[in-house]
Amino acid sequence: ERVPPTATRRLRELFEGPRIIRAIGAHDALGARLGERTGFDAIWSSGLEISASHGVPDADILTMGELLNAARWIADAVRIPVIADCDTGYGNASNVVYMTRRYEAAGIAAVCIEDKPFPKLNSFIPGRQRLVPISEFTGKIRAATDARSDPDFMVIARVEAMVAGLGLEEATRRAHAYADAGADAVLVHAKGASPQPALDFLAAWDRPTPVVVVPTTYYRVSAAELEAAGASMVIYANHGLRAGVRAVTDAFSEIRRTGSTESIEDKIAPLSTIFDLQGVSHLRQHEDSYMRTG
Ligand code: SPV
Ligand code: MG
Repeated sequence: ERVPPTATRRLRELFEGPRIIRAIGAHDALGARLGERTGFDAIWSSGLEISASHGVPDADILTMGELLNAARWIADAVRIPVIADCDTGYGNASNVVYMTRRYEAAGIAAVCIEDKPFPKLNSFIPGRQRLVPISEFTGKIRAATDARSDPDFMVIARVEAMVAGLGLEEATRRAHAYADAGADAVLVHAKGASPQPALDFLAAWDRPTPVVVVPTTYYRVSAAELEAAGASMVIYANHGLRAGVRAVTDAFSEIRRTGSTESIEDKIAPLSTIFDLQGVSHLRQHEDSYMRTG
């Protein structure tokens, strides 16, 4: 019998394939299932989404254990590979060693760490967007690649130089160093409405190491354009969270306004969809298989 490929192998195969990989952000198992059902290739276990879902800022307020727990629920819920946003690696290179082992053991396909000091601040919150020295971060990359036991487990190095206002040259210098240190991919982050900084980085990129982009603020660019520019993966990092917040606010307001739920009934998911997403059909199978009496 053919053994299905592991999540780590499936992610490697996606990177080896010809198409841009489309990843969608999630903060829980339900969001991840919606992403999988919609046809995304991978799930991004988002630090911003998970933090927001706990009602706290994306600033290393949650512990590694709390973020790992969320990522584990996500990985358990889907067959597509999960890439975990691990912020700065939760401390120094020693923290990265333990982090890598635990995320790998949880069935995660890849970890992504960024070159900012712990505690980090979300890239879109102005202020405190400093970087650690290159040698400190390459030490973390080596710590992660040495700590994995599955060679297919991927370590993604996130370059925050353009977020910190240091420009393309510094971003490229750092990305080269991270690729040389053994990163399996580099995630080049950028902010602002124009895709140009990310496109310029891709145009200048001269290594085989794949490049990941996150077009949150430069949202007019398409996946096809990013693919043509040479990006290997696009992450839509927080759109499930933002869509959910808007939709829930609208529904709650409508209930308060009208005094009943009638006007929203056909705008919200039916309970049958919820039961389906929860896997209630499995419950039925268990009852038939294991709980027949008499
Ligand atoms: C996240 O989703 O937590 C990310 C992407 O790291 S961003 O919010 O764009 O920094
Ligand atoms: Mg994050």
